[in-house]
Amino acid sequence: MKERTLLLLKPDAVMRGLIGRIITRFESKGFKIVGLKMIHISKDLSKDHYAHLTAKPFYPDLEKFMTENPVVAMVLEGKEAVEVIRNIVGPTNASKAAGGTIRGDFSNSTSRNIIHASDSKETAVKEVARFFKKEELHDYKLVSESFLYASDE
Ligand code: IDP
Ligand code: MG
Repeated sequence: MKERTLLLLKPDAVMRGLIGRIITRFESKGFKIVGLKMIHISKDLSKDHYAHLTAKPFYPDLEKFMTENPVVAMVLEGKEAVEVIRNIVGPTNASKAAGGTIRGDFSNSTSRNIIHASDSKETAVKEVARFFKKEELHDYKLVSESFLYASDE
């Protein structure tokens, strides 16, 4: 099933010059970039996005980290995008992330773990709408589409 999901290349990815290498992985897998922009996250946006974590002791550090430098926000589309992309990203604690995952290859930290990806289809719908206006999302066909999937996929 074709899905859309939200990704954030966090400030550590931006500051470390990893944007291109990370985006390349998703393009190589066949995902289509339907939205892409560099933004500065406000404290309010951080509190909305991390509403499930605002009571945690590490939240103040997380908010400072996420709002101090820009992020690259991106919407990717493709088959089972939410689950497949979470697997490519790896678990929250990058020290436990397998090699080959983005967190496993680029980080060894729980808090500076490079990238955010929506964790369920329901969350993805909300997060895409939180970060992107309708007119910032683009419908187009990749020329590679007929080679990426069989006609029944
Ligand atoms: P996720 O990013 O893998 O979905 P969440 O539990 O939703 O993980 O947490 C969101 C972000 O909050 C993490 O990616 C990480 O940056 C930060 N975080 C989560 N748990 C901890 C922790 O125990 N210590 C420090 N930072 C954490
Ligand atoms: Mg999460």
